[in-house]
Amino acid sequence: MYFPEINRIEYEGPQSKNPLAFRWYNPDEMVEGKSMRDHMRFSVVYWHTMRGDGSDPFGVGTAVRPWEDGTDSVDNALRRVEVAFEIFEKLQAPFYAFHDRDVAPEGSSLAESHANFERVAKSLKEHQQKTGIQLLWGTANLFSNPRYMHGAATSCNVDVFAYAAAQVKKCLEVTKELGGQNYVFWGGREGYQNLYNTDMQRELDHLARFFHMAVDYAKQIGFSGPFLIEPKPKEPTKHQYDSDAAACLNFLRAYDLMPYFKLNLETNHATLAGHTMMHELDYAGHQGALGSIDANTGDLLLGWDTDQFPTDYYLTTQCMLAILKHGGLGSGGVNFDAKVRRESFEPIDLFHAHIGGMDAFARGLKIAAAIRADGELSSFVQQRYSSWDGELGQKIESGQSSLAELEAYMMQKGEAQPNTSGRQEMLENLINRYL
Ligand code: XLS
Ligand code: NI
Ligand code: NI
Repeated sequence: MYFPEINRIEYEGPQSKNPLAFRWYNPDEMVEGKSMRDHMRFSVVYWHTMRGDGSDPFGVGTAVRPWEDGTDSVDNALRRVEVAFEIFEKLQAPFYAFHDRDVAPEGSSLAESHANFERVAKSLKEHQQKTGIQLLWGTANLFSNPRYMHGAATSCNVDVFAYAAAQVKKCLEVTKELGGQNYVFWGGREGYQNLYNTDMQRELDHLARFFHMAVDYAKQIGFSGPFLIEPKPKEPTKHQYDSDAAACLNFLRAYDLMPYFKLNLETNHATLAGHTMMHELDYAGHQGALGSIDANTGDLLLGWDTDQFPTDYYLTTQCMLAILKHGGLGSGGVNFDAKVRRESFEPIDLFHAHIGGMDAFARGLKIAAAIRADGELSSFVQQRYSSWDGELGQKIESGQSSLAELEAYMMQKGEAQPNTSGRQEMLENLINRYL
């Protein structure tokens, strides 16, 4: 036991002042006919929670992690697995997610890296079996090693493409072996810094080839979970090809990848793209491409991916409104791609951070469900578009009308009269009633 002083975090209700208890997340509580546990499918990320050390571009790590021995050895990695599962269990998080290189050290050759990964995966599997905790998704880190400086699948160097392919092949095998429910691609360096040196068309064609190879291999080994692309517009590149939900879906359609892919949407990435998270969720949702979410938040005063834990009820309410509207997360989950601040250097801060995020989402779920149960918001929206429900609207929507017919119609009618106010302020007040 690495945290003898911390018991399993339990639901104590909104009145509790215990900082190590849930005030809203009550796993067995039913909301819209489903338990909170099944709605949220909370997941802890290995990279921030187990590997984050609090370093930033201006200073080294600050985090105190007594279980770390300061080496990048397999032994240290195996000890970390023990710690990780104790954290997941005590948080009552049913899922976790990783990059290959978070869980096991990269070796001095591809073969050694594969072997390290397999050794640690064996221990991960044992811990999963012992605790019932499951892998939400795996992904290959195709951005940290210097070989990926020009990108991985979009590199100008064919050998780098091949190396990335080898890494994804192994990571798919391990994800399958561990029962991973999805497989994620976040293209951190799949983009460009400058167009003078870039053949964009060739790079995009290569990226699509890469994804098709992954789809083919998944079929071959019987991995059936969806692939997820995680959009982000920039950082570390100036432009990332998977810049937002719309760009990803356009790419997937253009290259015949729609049947195999959905999206993993992240709040901070949405804001970097100039969108709200609700926008991204709704955009993906209405196209049947809402796969999973990386739950975090940015700081609107800072223009980068600060990956903070989400605590804002407006944000979580908006997320849950969109998620419920589109029928839930399916095989995805609410994955905390978030890290404690550099100043929050003690291990216990990892607990406070996740408790806050889980409670904020649980509260958002309850608020969203209450808004939906009352139905005022949805009936307003329905009413707002009701002119389309008449004969003319139906004709247009079903493709039975033409410019000529509409011209004749307006010639006779004269003017399009305003029919309804947007009532934004009233609706903002309505939402506040539920908070
Ligand atoms: C980085 C991304 C990354 C992905 C997984 O900004 O959010 O952490 O979630 O590669
Ligand atoms: Ni992410
Ligand atoms: Ni991110």
